[in-house]
Amino acid sequence: MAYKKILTIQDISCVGQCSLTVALPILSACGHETCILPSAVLSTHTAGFSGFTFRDLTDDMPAIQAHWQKEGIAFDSIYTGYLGSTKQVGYVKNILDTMGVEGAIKIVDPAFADNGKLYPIFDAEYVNAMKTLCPSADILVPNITEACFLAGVEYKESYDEQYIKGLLSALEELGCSTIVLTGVGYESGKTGVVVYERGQIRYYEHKRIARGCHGTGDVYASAFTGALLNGKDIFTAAKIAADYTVRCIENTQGDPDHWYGVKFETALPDLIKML
Ligand code: PXL
Repeated sequence: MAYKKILTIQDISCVGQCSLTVALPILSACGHETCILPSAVLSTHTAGFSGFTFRDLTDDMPAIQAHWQKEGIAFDSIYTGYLGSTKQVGYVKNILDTMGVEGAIKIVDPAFADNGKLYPIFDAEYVNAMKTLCPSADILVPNITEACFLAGVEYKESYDEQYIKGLLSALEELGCSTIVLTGVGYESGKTGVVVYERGQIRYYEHKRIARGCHGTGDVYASAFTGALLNGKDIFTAAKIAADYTVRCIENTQGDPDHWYGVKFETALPDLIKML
Protein backbone atom coordinates (compact mmCIF):
# COMPACT_ATOMS: atom_id res chain seq x y z
CA MET A 1 0.00 0.00 0.00
CA ALA A 2 1.17 3.52 -0.73
CA TYR A 3 1.90 5.67 2.31
CA LYS A 4 0.84 9.22 1.49
CA LYS A 5 0.79 12.43 3.51
CA ILE A 6 -2.65 13.94 3.19
CA LEU A 7 -3.87 17.28 4.47
CA THR A 8 -7.58 17.44 5.07
CA ILE A 9 -9.31 20.75 5.82
CA GLN A 10 -12.77 20.58 7.38
CA ASP A 11 -14.51 21.22 10.69
CA ILE A 12 -14.36 19.35 13.95
CA SER A 13 -17.92 18.57 14.95
CA CYS A 14 -17.21 17.24 18.43
CA VAL A 15 -20.30 15.02 18.33
CA GLY A 16 -22.07 13.84 15.20
CA GLN A 17 -19.77 11.62 13.10
CA CYS A 18 -18.90 13.92 10.23
CA SER A 19 -16.01 15.95 8.83
CA LEU A 20 -12.67 15.41 10.60
CA THR A 21 -13.94 12.81 13.07
CA VAL A 22 -14.80 10.71 10.03
CA ALA A 23 -12.00 11.70 7.62
CA LEU A 24 -9.13 11.09 10.04
CA PRO A 25 -9.99 7.48 10.98
CA ILE A 26 -10.98 6.53 7.42
CA LEU A 27 -7.79 7.93 5.87
CA SER A 28 -5.72 6.34 8.63
CA ALA A 29 -7.43 3.00 8.02
CA CYS A 30 -6.52 3.38 4.34
CA GLY A 31 -2.92 3.53 5.50
CA HIS A 32 -2.14 7.22 5.05
CA GLU A 33 -0.56 9.85 7.28
CA THR A 34 -3.35 12.33 7.87
CA CYS A 35 -2.64 15.94 8.75
CA ILE A 36 -5.54 18.19 9.64
CA LEU A 37 -6.46 21.84 9.44
CA PRO A 38 -9.71 22.39 11.37
CA SER A 39 -11.89 25.02 9.69
CA ALA A 40 -14.08 25.48 12.78
CA VAL A 41 -14.94 23.68 16.01
CA LEU A 42 -18.62 22.94 16.67
CA SER A 43 -20.21 21.20 19.64
CA THR A 44 -22.21 19.09 17.16
CA HIS A 45 -22.96 19.22 13.44
CA THR A 46 -25.73 21.56 12.32
CA ALA A 47 -28.24 19.06 10.91
CA GLY A 48 -30.78 18.21 13.57
CA PHE A 49 -29.13 19.49 16.76
CA SER A 50 -30.18 22.94 17.95
CA GLY A 51 -28.07 25.46 19.87
CA PHE A 52 -24.73 24.16 18.58
CA THR A 53 -21.59 26.21 19.36
CA PHE A 54 -19.43 27.39 16.45
CA ARG A 55 -15.81 28.61 16.78
CA ASP A 56 -14.61 29.86 13.41
CA LEU A 57 -10.86 29.23 12.94
CA THR A 58 -10.46 31.36 9.79
CA ASP A 59 -8.08 33.80 11.43
CA ASP A 60 -5.72 31.03 12.59
CA MET A 61 -5.16 29.70 9.08
CA PRO A 62 -2.52 32.10 7.68
CA ALA A 63 -0.20 31.60 10.69
CA ILE A 64 -0.60 27.81 10.55
CA GLN A 65 0.21 27.83 6.83
CA ALA A 66 3.19 30.17 7.36
CA HIS A 67 4.60 27.84 10.04
CA TRP A 68 4.26 24.82 7.75
CA GLN A 69 6.03 26.75 4.98
CA LYS A 70 8.86 27.67 7.35
CA GLU A 71 9.20 23.98 8.26
CA GLY A 72 9.25 22.97 4.58
CA ILE A 73 6.10 20.85 4.99
CA ALA A 74 4.24 19.83 1.80
CA PHE A 75 1.46 17.31 1.14
CA ASP A 76 0.94 14.48 -1.38
CA SER A 77 -2.73 15.32 -1.40
CA ILE A 78 -5.05 18.03 -0.07
CA TYR A 79 -8.70 17.19 0.51
CA THR A 80 -11.15 19.88 1.60
CA GLY A 81 -14.65 19.61 3.05
CA TYR A 82 -16.91 21.78 5.23
CA LEU A 83 -15.27 25.19 5.68
CA GLY A 84 -15.91 27.86 8.29
CA SER A 85 -16.53 31.11 6.40
CA THR A 86 -16.50 32.82 3.02
CA LYS A 87 -13.22 34.56 3.87
CA GLN A 88 -11.70 31.17 4.72
CA VAL A 89 -12.36 29.87 1.19
CA GLY A 90 -9.70 32.33 -0.07
CA TYR A 91 -7.14 31.00 2.42
CA VAL A 92 -8.00 27.42 1.49
CA LYS A 93 -7.56 28.20 -2.21
CA ASN A 94 -4.08 29.49 -1.47
CA ILE A 95 -3.29 26.32 0.51
CA LEU A 96 -4.52 24.15 -2.40
CA ASP A 97 -2.38 26.15 -4.82
CA THR A 98 0.84 26.24 -2.79
CA MET A 99 1.08 23.47 -0.17
CA GLY A 100 1.14 20.35 -2.37
CA VAL A 101 4.22 18.50 -3.60
CA GLU A 102 4.72 18.42 -7.38
CA GLY A 103 1.80 16.36 -8.76
CA ALA A 104 -0.21 16.50 -5.51
CA ILE A 105 -3.84 15.38 -5.92
CA LYS A 106 -6.34 18.01 -4.79
CA ILE A 107 -9.84 16.90 -3.95
CA VAL A 108 -12.63 19.35 -3.13
CA ASP A 109 -15.89 18.20 -1.53
CA PRO A 110 -18.03 21.37 -1.56
CA ALA A 111 -19.91 20.14 1.57
CA PHE A 112 -22.40 23.01 1.81
CA ALA A 113 -25.81 21.57 0.85
CA ASP A 114 -28.00 18.48 0.47
CA ASN A 115 -31.57 17.57 -0.49
CA GLY A 116 -32.03 20.81 -2.44
CA LYS A 117 -31.03 23.09 0.47
CA LEU A 118 -27.96 24.89 1.80
CA TYR A 119 -26.75 23.84 5.28
CA PRO A 120 -27.74 26.39 7.95
CA ILE A 121 -24.62 28.61 8.10
CA PHE A 122 -24.18 29.03 4.31
CA ASP A 123 -25.57 31.57 1.82
CA ALA A 124 -25.23 32.62 -1.84
CA GLU A 125 -22.02 34.50 -1.09
CA TYR A 126 -20.45 31.29 0.24
CA VAL A 127 -21.57 29.38 -2.87
CA ASN A 128 -19.93 32.03 -5.06
CA ALA A 129 -16.72 31.74 -3.05
CA MET A 130 -16.79 27.94 -3.45
CA LYS A 131 -16.93 28.38 -7.24
CA THR A 132 -13.47 29.96 -7.04
CA LEU A 133 -12.07 26.72 -5.51
CA CYS A 134 -13.02 24.66 -8.57
CA PRO A 135 -10.03 25.63 -10.76
CA SER A 136 -7.71 24.67 -7.88
CA ALA A 137 -9.22 21.15 -7.62
CA ASP A 138 -8.16 18.10 -9.61
CA ILE A 139 -11.32 16.29 -8.58
CA LEU A 140 -14.60 17.73 -7.37
CA VAL A 141 -16.85 15.46 -5.26
CA PRO A 142 -20.26 17.16 -4.98
CA ASN A 143 -23.71 15.73 -4.40
CA ILE A 144 -26.43 16.77 -6.87
CA THR A 145 -27.62 19.68 -4.71
CA GLU A 146 -24.12 21.16 -4.46
CA ALA A 147 -23.54 20.63 -8.17
CA CYS A 148 -26.78 22.52 -8.95
CA PHE A 149 -25.91 25.46 -6.67
CA LEU A 150 -22.39 25.71 -8.14
CA ALA A 151 -23.45 25.32 -11.78
CA GLY A 152 -26.57 27.50 -11.48
CA VAL A 153 -28.81 24.63 -12.64
CA GLU A 154 -32.32 24.06 -11.23
CA TYR A 155 -32.39 21.24 -8.62
CA LYS A 156 -34.74 18.37 -9.47
CA GLU A 157 -35.85 15.36 -7.44
CA SER A 158 -36.19 13.21 -10.54
CA TYR A 159 -34.25 13.56 -13.75
CA ASP A 160 -32.75 11.66 -16.66
CA GLU A 161 -29.26 11.11 -18.05
CA GLN A 162 -29.55 14.23 -20.25
CA TYR A 163 -30.11 16.40 -17.18
CA ILE A 164 -27.07 14.91 -15.43
CA LYS A 165 -24.92 15.41 -18.56
CA GLY A 166 -26.00 19.07 -18.74
CA LEU A 167 -25.30 19.54 -15.04
CA LEU A 168 -21.80 18.08 -15.39
CA SER A 169 -20.84 20.17 -18.40
CA ALA A 170 -22.13 23.35 -16.70
CA LEU A 171 -20.07 22.41 -13.63
CA GLU A 172 -16.95 21.71 -15.72
CA GLU A 173 -17.09 25.31 -16.96
CA LEU A 174 -16.12 26.42 -13.45
CA GLY A 175 -12.66 24.98 -14.10
CA CYS A 176 -12.50 21.38 -12.84
CA SER A 177 -12.90 18.68 -15.47
CA THR A 178 -12.95 15.59 -13.24
CA ILE A 179 -16.13 15.27 -11.21
CA VAL A 180 -17.40 12.47 -8.98
CA LEU A 181 -21.11 13.21 -8.61
CA THR A 182 -22.80 11.32 -5.78
CA GLY A 183 -26.43 10.39 -5.13
CA VAL A 184 -27.45 9.93 -8.77
CA GLY A 185 -30.42 7.56 -9.12
CA TYR A 186 -32.53 7.05 -12.24
CA GLU A 187 -35.03 4.57 -10.78
CA SER A 188 -36.57 3.98 -7.37
CA GLY A 189 -34.58 1.87 -4.95
CA LYS A 190 -31.34 2.68 -6.78
CA THR A 191 -28.72 5.35 -6.47
CA GLY A 192 -25.18 5.66 -7.67
CA VAL A 193 -22.20 7.71 -8.58
CA VAL A 194 -21.34 9.32 -11.89
CA VAL A 195 -17.66 9.72 -12.72
CA TYR A 196 -17.02 12.44 -15.30
CA GLU A 197 -13.55 12.77 -16.76
CA ARG A 198 -13.09 15.37 -19.50
CA GLY A 199 -16.48 14.68 -21.06
CA GLN A 200 -16.40 10.88 -20.59
CA ILE A 201 -19.16 9.60 -18.30
CA ARG A 202 -19.19 6.33 -16.32
CA TYR A 203 -21.92 5.29 -13.89
CA TYR A 204 -21.83 2.90 -10.93
CA GLU A 205 -25.33 2.06 -9.75
CA HIS A 206 -26.00 0.48 -6.37
CA LYS A 207 -28.88 -0.05 -4.00
CA ARG A 208 -30.43 2.95 -2.27
CA ILE A 209 -31.27 2.42 1.37
CA ALA A 210 -34.45 4.36 2.15
CA ARG A 211 -33.16 5.80 5.39
CA GLY A 212 -31.12 8.91 4.54
CA CYS A 213 -28.16 9.20 6.88
CA HIS A 214 -26.26 12.27 7.94
CA GLY A 215 -22.50 12.39 7.29
CA THR A 216 -22.50 9.93 4.39
CA GLY A 217 -21.06 12.59 2.04
CA ASP A 218 -18.02 12.90 4.31
CA VAL A 219 -17.70 9.12 4.65
CA TYR A 220 -17.86 8.82 0.85
CA ALA A 221 -15.32 11.56 0.06
CA SER A 222 -12.88 10.27 2.70
CA ALA A 223 -13.05 6.66 1.46
CA PHE A 224 -12.74 7.86 -2.15
CA THR A 225 -9.63 9.90 -1.27
CA GLY A 226 -8.12 7.02 0.71
CA ALA A 227 -8.67 4.51 -2.10
CA LEU A 228 -7.44 6.88 -4.81
CA LEU A 229 -4.23 7.56 -2.92
CA ASN A 230 -3.74 3.82 -2.60
CA GLY A 231 -3.30 3.76 -6.36
CA LYS A 232 -6.84 2.85 -7.41
CA ASP A 233 -8.06 4.61 -10.56
CA ILE A 234 -10.81 7.20 -10.15
CA PHE A 235 -13.68 4.90 -11.16
CA THR A 236 -12.50 2.03 -8.94
CA ALA A 237 -12.03 4.42 -6.00
CA ALA A 238 -15.53 5.81 -6.62
CA LYS A 239 -16.97 2.26 -6.56
CA ILE A 240 -15.09 1.25 -3.41
CA ALA A 241 -16.28 4.41 -1.63
CA ALA A 242 -19.88 3.71 -2.70
CA ASP A 243 -19.80 0.07 -1.50
CA TYR A 244 -18.24 1.13 1.81
CA THR A 245 -20.83 3.90 2.34
CA VAL A 246 -23.69 1.46 1.68
CA ARG A 247 -22.17 -0.94 4.24
CA CYS A 248 -21.97 1.91 6.80
CA ILE A 249 -25.64 2.76 6.29
CA GLU A 250 -26.64 -0.92 6.55
CA ASN A 251 -24.73 -1.22 9.82
CA THR A 252 -26.65 1.78 11.21
CA GLN A 253 -30.14 0.60 10.24
CA GLY A 254 -32.45 -0.49 13.02
CA ASP A 255 -31.03 1.93 15.60
CA PRO A 256 -33.31 4.98 15.81
CA ASP A 257 -31.10 6.52 18.55
CA HIS A 258 -28.33 6.83 15.99
CA TRP A 259 -30.14 9.40 13.80
CA TYR A 260 -27.19 11.82 13.69
CA GLY A 261 -24.59 9.81 11.77
CA VAL A 262 -23.47 6.43 10.46
CA LYS A 263 -21.55 3.73 12.31
CA PHE A 264 -18.71 3.97 9.82
CA GLU A 265 -16.24 2.41 12.27
CA THR A 266 -17.98 -0.97 12.09
CA ALA A 267 -17.35 -1.23 8.34
CA LEU A 268 -13.68 -0.17 8.34
CA PRO A 269 -12.49 -3.81 8.10
CA ASP A 270 -14.59 -4.15 4.90
CA LEU A 271 -13.02 -0.98 3.47
CA ILE A 272 -9.53 -2.28 4.19
CA LYS A 273 -10.38 -5.57 2.44
CA MET A 274 -11.67 -3.66 -0.61
CA LEU A 275 -8.30 -1.90 -0.92
O1 PXL B 1 -21.50 16.35 6.74
C1 PXL B 1 -21.47 17.67 6.35
C2 PXL B 1 -21.34 18.57 7.54
C3 PXL B 1 -20.11 18.81 8.07
N1 PXL B 1 -19.93 19.60 9.14
C4 PXL B 1 -20.97 20.20 9.73
C5 PXL B 1 -22.26 20.01 9.24
C6 PXL B 1 -22.46 19.18 8.11
C7 PXL B 1 -23.80 18.97 7.56
O2 PXL B 1 -24.78 19.43 8.04
O3 PXL B 1 -23.29 20.59 9.85
C8 PXL B 1 -20.74 21.10 10.90
